[in-house]
Amino acid sequence: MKKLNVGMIGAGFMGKAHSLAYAGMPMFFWPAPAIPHRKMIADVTEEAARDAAARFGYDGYTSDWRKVVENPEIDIIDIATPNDSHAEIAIAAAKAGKHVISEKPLARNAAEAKAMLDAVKEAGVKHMVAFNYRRTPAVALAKKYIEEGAVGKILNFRGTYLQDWSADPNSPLSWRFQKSIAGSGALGDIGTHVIDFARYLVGEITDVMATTQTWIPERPVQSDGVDKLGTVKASQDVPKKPVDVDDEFTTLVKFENGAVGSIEATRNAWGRNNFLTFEIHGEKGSLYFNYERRDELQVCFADDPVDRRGFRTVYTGPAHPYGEGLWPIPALGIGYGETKIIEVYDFFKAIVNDTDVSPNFYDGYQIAVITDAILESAGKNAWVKIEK
Ligand code: NAI
Ligand code: SOE
Repeated sequence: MKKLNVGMIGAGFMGKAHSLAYAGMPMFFWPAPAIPHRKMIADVTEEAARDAAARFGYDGYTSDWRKVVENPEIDIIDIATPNDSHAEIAIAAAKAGKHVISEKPLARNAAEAKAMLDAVKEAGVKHMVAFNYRRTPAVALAKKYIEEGAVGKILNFRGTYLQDWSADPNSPLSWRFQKSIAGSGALGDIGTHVIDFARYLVGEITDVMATTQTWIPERPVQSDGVDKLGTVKASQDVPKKPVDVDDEFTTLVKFENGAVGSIEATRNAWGRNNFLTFEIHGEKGSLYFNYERRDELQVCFADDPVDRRGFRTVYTGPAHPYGEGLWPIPALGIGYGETKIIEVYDFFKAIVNDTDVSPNFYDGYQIAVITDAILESAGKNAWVKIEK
């Protein structure tokens, strides 16, 4: 069976999640399109790279990502670093003829994302942006129902991503709170997952009218580069620096196909953890999904008998998208890891079969255009049209 060598850049949270996905993919999906081989991992911190090579199963490690990109044996570059390095690494990887998968958001802004898109197009390599939540089987099932016309013409999309890991002002100023590294705050970090849902399930967004807030204007400075996601709090004597990104945003949206809706995200919603939801109202029914209950898709069909009509729960399993490879009984439990395994599976299929895959760098770029427009709208307090 064909083997594809992976070079991983970044050994933090996503370095781990993606490595697990490469190891797990052939265990779930067999025959696998190709066997992932974990060849080399890079992290700016040499110790982190060395530990990760041992823990995550790579042949070698380095503290210089360029050594991975230049390695002729490597087929795929996987970018799992903070957002400020995605563009530089992806462009170098494309120039070296490697297929590229990058974590989201694709870049800090639309200009960077466009340069990445141009580079992969010019090189003719496969490209993917890691909006993995759309690969939750219940989300893919919603897409199937929509395509089959089960809910009719879509009228409204309401999406949220609510978290509380940084609601405590003593959660440090990690890279996620610095515009120069992250690009934007809750908007780029978690709001973009909802924008991906909206585009995937409903269609292109044409107009936004937004507001943003920064609830905690300064935070204690963090001493190292890894974001511990609020699990390690700073002590009182640590100096503080300003936060220059949003903690929260809300936007109204209009879609090309006439649907309307709203998207919001916040990191200040006490009690909400990974509350990534959508509710879709169509002329013939409604769909509701909440990632905190990710085995379930709530459905209501208007043509059900009136005395039985109401939301009911479909638990995803073998009868549903990706069911052929996942667990054999509905509701055994889809995890975060499975969404990443499916992502890698689809990416490998695209490489081996020479087909397109989405979300790709075009989608990542379009989401960056929408992200920029949301910031512009909030700044101007006015509707902003999305450039195509
Ligand atoms: P993290 O803070 O846990 O880890 C980042 C790692 O990258 C650190 O070990 C750091 O030393 C390393 N690094 C930084 N610059 C580097 C460079 N130039 N070369 C090599 N290594 C470098 O960050 P996390 O959470 O893994 O986030 C990474 C990316 O993944 C971000 O773009 C983030 O938005 C995205 N992400 C996506 C998620 C999803 O659900 N799809 C979940 C979490 C993060
Ligand atoms: C932190 O908000 C974070 O890790 C995001 O960066 C991810 O994209 C999201 O999936 C989980 O939360």
